[in-house]
Amino acid sequence: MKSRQFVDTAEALVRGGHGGAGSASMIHEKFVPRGGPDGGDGGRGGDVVLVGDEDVDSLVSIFFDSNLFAQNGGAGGARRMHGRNGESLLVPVPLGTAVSDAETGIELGDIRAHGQTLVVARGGKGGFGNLHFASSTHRAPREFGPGEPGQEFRLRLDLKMMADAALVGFPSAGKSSLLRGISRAKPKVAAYPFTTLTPHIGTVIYPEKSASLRVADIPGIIEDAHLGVGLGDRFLRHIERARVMVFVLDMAGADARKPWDDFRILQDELSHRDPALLERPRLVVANKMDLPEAEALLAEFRERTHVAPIPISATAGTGLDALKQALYDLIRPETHRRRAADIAEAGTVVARTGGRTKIASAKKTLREKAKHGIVTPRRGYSPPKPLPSPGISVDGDVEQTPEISAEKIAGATFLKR
Ligand SMILES: Nc1nc2c(ncn2[C@@H]2O[C@H](COP(=O)(O)OP(=O)(O)OP(=O)(O)O)[C@@H](O)[C@H]2O)c(=O)[nH]1
Ligand SMILES: [Mg+2]
Repeated sequence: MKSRQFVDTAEALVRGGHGGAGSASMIHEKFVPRGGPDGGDGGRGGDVVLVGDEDVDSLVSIFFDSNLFAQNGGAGGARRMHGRNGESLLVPVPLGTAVSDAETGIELGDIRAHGQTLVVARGGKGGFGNLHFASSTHRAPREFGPGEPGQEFRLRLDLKMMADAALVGFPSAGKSSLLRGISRAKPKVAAYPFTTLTPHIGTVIYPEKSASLRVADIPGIIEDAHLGVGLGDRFLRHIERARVMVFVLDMAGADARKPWDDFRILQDELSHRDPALLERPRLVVANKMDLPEAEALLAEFRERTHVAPIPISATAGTGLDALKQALYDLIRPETHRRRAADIAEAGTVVARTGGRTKIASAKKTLREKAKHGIVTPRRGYSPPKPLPSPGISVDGDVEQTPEISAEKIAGATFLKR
């Protein structure tokens, strides 16, 4: 099932639409000898726009379809007809997607909030129709603008998982069993270490509150993971953005391990990654309480650490409601504050004026989501340079094109008789 695959980095070729060519049409009408130019301008090329979407879990769709091209602008036509503007391409990405230029590594922005948008490639301007090139001495211009190319470059997307909570624990502590117990995610569960090889996110639903939280199950951590032991600590980057750490301990003490040792080692490994991770709000969960050894070990754990874990059995389902409630109480107020702060930080919201948008590989609701407006990239963003403009294509031997203002064109005399 490809669609279920978790993909946390992807590269894509993005290209704004090419501006449409201007028209070189001449008026051909009965009783209008030497009618003069009437070629309209080409339409703008569409933009490529990333949109944060909380229903999207991974970059898998971009991984499999990595050419993100917006529509080209239409050519201008006779009778001053303006070319159709190209439709923008909206690309839904998961929250927590860091966007950069694949070649230079320059960061372009971060998608963090639902509905947040980031224009990654602008469409080119449409070319002028021959009407723009007319002057009193140059009445039958045949030149027209070809339209500018859209911006084009390789984009890199990195998903730093934006789960609300991350499950941190030794292999076989029961993290995946727990995620299965509280969400509809179905990570594999088995009695050998390192069953889970890639991160999974599950959505924990609170129907009575019409709310949900996202919980990440990452591969197990063991002592010296920061030195590359086991699967190493490369998955820890996925928890860097999780608001809450949930330590999952095997309270039955498999393999003669002691839960308080596990707890200490896990904290050491986190602090090797980033000491600030230990300052995050946390829950400690005592799993496998259905096994006979667990009670005594739990009592000793409390005594030694002065921490009172939430007792559960992931497989028997006991204690899961209390755990869900504790998670909710810890995260929910945080989440609201964070979303507001993210949106404020993400940039100035510029109202989108006109222009239809095309929904590609997205659900219809994205049209709604896109109404949140276009967020301009944050400061320091220097958009990749477009290809050098080919300039104005010249048909025959004509004078240099003067700069022409819109008013001047509108007042072009020979079209007004
Ligand atoms: N008795 C009992 N067994 C459990 C409980 N939770 C998990 N297990 C068992 O422990 C084993 C490991 O469970 P997983 O959920 O795969 O553990 P994990 O932490 O995801 O392990 P990794 O993916 O390898 O890091 C499986 O055989 C589970 O059936 C529990 O509450 N009670
Ligand atoms: Mg697992």
